[in-house]
Amino acid sequence: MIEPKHIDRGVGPYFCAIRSLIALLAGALPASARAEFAVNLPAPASALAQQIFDLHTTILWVCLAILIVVFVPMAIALIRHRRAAGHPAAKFHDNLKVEIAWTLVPVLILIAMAWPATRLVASMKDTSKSDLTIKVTGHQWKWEYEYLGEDIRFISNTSTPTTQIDGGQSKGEHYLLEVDRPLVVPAGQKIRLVLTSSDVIHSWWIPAFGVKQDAIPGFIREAWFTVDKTGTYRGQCAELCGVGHGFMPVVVEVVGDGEFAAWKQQQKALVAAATAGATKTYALAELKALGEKVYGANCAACHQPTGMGIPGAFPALSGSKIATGDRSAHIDRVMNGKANTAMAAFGAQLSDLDLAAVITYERNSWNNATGDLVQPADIAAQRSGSAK
Ligand code: HEC
Ligand SMILES: [Cu+2]
Repeated sequence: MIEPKHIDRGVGPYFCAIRSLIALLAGALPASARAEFAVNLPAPASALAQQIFDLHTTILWVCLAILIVVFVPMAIALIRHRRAAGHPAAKFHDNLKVEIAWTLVPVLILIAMAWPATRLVASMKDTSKSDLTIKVTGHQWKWEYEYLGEDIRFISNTSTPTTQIDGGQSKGEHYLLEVDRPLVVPAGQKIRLVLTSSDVIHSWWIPAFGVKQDAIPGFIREAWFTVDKTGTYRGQCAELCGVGHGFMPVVVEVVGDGEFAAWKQQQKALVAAATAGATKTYALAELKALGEKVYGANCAACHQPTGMGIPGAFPALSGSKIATGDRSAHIDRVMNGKANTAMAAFGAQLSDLDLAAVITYERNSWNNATGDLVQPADIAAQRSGSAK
């Protein structure tokens, strides 16, 4: 179900008009109450966003000036020369000079506005001379980040607890704008993003950066930003991409150079640990504990924490023939997904250990008690088998 609060975006001019009206009415309120009705773009954090902000403001003033220049004389003429005041109608048609003037002046104004706008759009697309390139892949419903040339790749899932989403608990400060693993980038450097998608069109959006770029399956799109001020910046997917659309936030952590280097070291250590872990043999309890986390972050949105799924949309895993049947068929379904259904292939997103853990968890949770263990080595074996 789409709740009304999610349909704010994309209603366009109608919504803007209502919002402006609210802002006008809010003018009558005390300042403290008025602060909530901010009707401007968010404070720009990148140089690009600052230029967008300034251009937007300039054009807004131009529009206001045109409004005054057109409507004030018109109102005066209508009132002064009204018939009720006994004014006789003028009898003329065609005035070449006036017609040329009222064609030429708007054309010149339009060109004067299009010139800086076009230059700015061109610079938004200019990703040359970047310091760091990150590949961003949209998935239903999470973002994947890969630091090109750095062996760092991870999935960023929303970390808002389902209890807040269900209304069982009051909403936190960053409700649906928080993730388990944010994108981390160094301050002051030009970050180039190359964006794509594995399923449907998503859109990577951080308002304060002035970046909103569609991620389109089968295509690579580019965007860039440079942010000088360290801090946490938030946004979300801005292209309606299915039932989980409201649950794929974007969080970027802008840090100093030293902190970024330390973070990179830490990520590499994680990768090394995962590689070492891939050859280890684990106990059931270990796999289940890790599997529960992997399940919570990647599977519970559809199959539900209870393993009961959503009847008619997502099958229950508790009691499922696949999750309690043949082990390699189960591994295959999770690793390769099922074509033309919402069940995606997790083989590329999850490590051998994560896959082994989540599959073991599914085979030994809820009403499932197969007692089976799936080890990372089993996943690796099936991967090389299916690669043939
Ligand atoms: C976007 C929603 C979605 C997510 C996320 C998802 N699944 Fe599924 N899953 C499905 C759907 C839909 C099916 C049924 C496909 C079909 O028509 O057979 C399915 C089927 C399955 C099945 C087969 C169940 C059966 O009895 O047919 C297993 C096992 C499974 N998923 C495991 C997982 C695991 C493990 C994860 C997390 C790593 C996961 N799924 C994440 C939607 C999802
Ligand atoms: Cu999306």
